[in-house]
Amino acid sequence: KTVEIIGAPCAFGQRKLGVNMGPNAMRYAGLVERIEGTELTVEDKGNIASPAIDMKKYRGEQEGGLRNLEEVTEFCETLCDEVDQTIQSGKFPLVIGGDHSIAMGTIAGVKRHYDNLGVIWYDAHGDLNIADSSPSGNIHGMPLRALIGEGHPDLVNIGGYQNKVKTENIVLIGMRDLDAGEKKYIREAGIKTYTMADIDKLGMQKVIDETIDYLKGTDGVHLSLDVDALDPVETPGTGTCVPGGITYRESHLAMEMLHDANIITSMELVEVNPLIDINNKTADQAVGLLGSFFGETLL
Ligand code: DIR
Ligand code: MN
Ligand code: MN
Ligand code: MN
Repeated sequence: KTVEIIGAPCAFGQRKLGVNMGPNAMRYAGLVERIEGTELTVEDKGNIASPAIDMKKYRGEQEGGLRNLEEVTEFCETLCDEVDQTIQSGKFPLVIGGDHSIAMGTIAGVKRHYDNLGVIWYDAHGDLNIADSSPSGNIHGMPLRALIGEGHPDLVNIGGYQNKVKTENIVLIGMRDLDAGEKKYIREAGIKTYTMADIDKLGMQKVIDETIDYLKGTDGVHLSLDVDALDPVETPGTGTCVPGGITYRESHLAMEMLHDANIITSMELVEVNPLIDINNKTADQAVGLLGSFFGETLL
């Protein structure tokens, strides 16, 4: 099996420049070598082309509550086609971000190949906002909702089609900073959710066992890992830190269990920002988690 790395240096979904350097921060932390250390072959496609960053516009006022909508859309359309090609050539797509808005591109490319795709959203946030419920206008807080089929039509239709993910095929893990509109939406849509309180009570082993069981009727599962799911004491290099997160060890357990279950058919790891990090610690930890995900063992 070949893992194809696709760098997605998008910073348009939020306002902290540096997240576009996440892919290279993870390469510098030894990503390719680490995966090659397992039985897998690795091909690194490099970074996809990003629209130019005009700093005035980048940090400027949002139009209609959606900051940098055109750039995010263009970025995701390119990414969608890259991911589609990777799967067509029989390889496992590992997309490295970049902010979480790229999930709309990744999953648009993935979903072309599955009828009933499952999604594990490992994040402190639900990313279920629409422009009206968003406190920030930052599109990285909206991708999962757009993938469900709600929000701005440009985002909903990335890849030329809509309704990529069904609410009943989503599992949220690590939630601890949900906006009021997101909480309401999760309850109404009945999305399977593990908050930090649930992780504390059940333990990560049970959370992942239940997640695997919950998604057993799907024909593929995408893992979307936002590094801010982890506790900022361990992974401070990310734009929207929320205290009280998942530990590095719990996350390793989750990755090892998902590896052993052999259910994940595509993955992305997003929101690593080396410019607000301490000695590239967050990229180091991200690469460690990817090592476990791809089958590294301690013995
Ligand atoms: C917040 C933060 N819910 C927003 N979202 C983040 O801006 O919509 N998602 N940081 O990862
Ligand atoms: Mn195809
Ligand atoms: Mn996110
Ligand atoms: Mn997040």
